[in-house]
Amino acid sequence: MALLHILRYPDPGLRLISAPVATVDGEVRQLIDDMLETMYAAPGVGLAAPQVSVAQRIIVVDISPKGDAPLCLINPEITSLTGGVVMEEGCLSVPGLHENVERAEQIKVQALGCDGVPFELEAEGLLAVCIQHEVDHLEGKLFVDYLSELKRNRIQKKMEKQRRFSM
Ligand code: GNR
Ligand code: NI
Repeated sequence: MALLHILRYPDPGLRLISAPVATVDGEVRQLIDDMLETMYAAPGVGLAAPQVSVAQRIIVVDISPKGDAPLCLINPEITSLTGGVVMEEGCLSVPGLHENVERAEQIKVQALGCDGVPFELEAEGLLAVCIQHEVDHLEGKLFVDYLSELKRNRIQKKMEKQRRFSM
């Protein structure tokens, strides 16, 4: 087990398009273990592999209050998006920022589990929002992209400033 370093906006690594996982082997399972440990330590309710500098289509999620219901989705494909909901989102790669984003309220998603076996999941509410947020990471997309350009530029300047002071 290991804690992984989480990239921070505007790191260009967060803009990469992640590649599908070809085989779910021991290396992938080790990465998933480390991602879960990193997500729980942060703490966060989700984490996508590109946030820890691995441009592969792997996400982990756990929205349970006790943090005892880990979900892992490899090569996730959202097959249905319905309804709409506005939720306040945060991102471990954009620390300190919480903003309202509108997303689908219900989704269906197909993926491989950490055992490599395909499954389908129907999700709504926070889980649906969280999965959409993580799948966006696999496309190099961040929740700040849904905000106005003015707001996003302000955030980017603030984060660059924080980075300079922490170096
Ligand atoms: O910890 C997280 N909380 C959160 C809250 C609302 C919507 C999405 C999220 S995901 C975020 C962790 C993260 O950055 N995942 O990529
Ligand atoms: Ni995020």
